Amino acid sequence: MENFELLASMMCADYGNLAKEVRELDEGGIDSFHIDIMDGRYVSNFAMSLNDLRFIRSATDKPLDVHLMVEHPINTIDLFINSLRKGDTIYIHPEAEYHPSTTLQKIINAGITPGIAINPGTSVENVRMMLRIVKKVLVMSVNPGNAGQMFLPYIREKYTELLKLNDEMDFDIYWDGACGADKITEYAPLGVKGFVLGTTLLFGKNRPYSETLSDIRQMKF
Ligand code: S6P
Ligand code: MG
Repeated sequence: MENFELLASMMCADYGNLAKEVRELDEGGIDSFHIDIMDGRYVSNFAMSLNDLRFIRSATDKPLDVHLMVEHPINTIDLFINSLRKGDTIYIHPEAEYHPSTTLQKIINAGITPGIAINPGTSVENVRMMLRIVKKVLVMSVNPGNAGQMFLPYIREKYTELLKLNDEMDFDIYWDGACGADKITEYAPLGVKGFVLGTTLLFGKNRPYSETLSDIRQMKF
């Protein structure tokens, strides 16, 4: 089995106990904390705030994985860059920006890992040139905006295409949305590098995170 990363989708956490949630995930072996930021315009929802991000950044030494679902991220990108450390990642949605490569360059210049998130309805061809600049590609297998949605099977084709391009380009592929054990079993061996875990597999299960994460790593489901 290839090495793969497990990321916690923090919009699914219990906000009455956020410090405890971060500690238990950290000690339970999570690789990274996935932070969903929404503006109520690019998607019809608000998830986490900049203050949540800053709190989580101060509560763990593990990397943060910031998924910006906002219009024109160039307008606020400095707020995020200045709240993060080297080794953290920022994903933008290319269709939310007039000049996505300018925004990505800003992220790169700040020493943050640059990524793009690809919506279910966006083709790989649409973002092909950007694959030359980014280090990570977050493939959405649900429409952006909410946790707990149904998996959209037509996105499978996108993984097949990206995994092929991956041989000649230098980016890693991550899964976001409705990630169940079956998806990890199928796609980790093919080379998908990491999986964002939300309500489908990790949160709200009345089980210690350490047990769930260890079962996933040993493929004991
Ligand atoms: C969706 C967001 C995701 C979800 C996560 C939830 O807009 O980008 O990160 O929070 O995928 O996981 P699940 O298992 O509830 O679909
Ligand atoms: Mg996300």
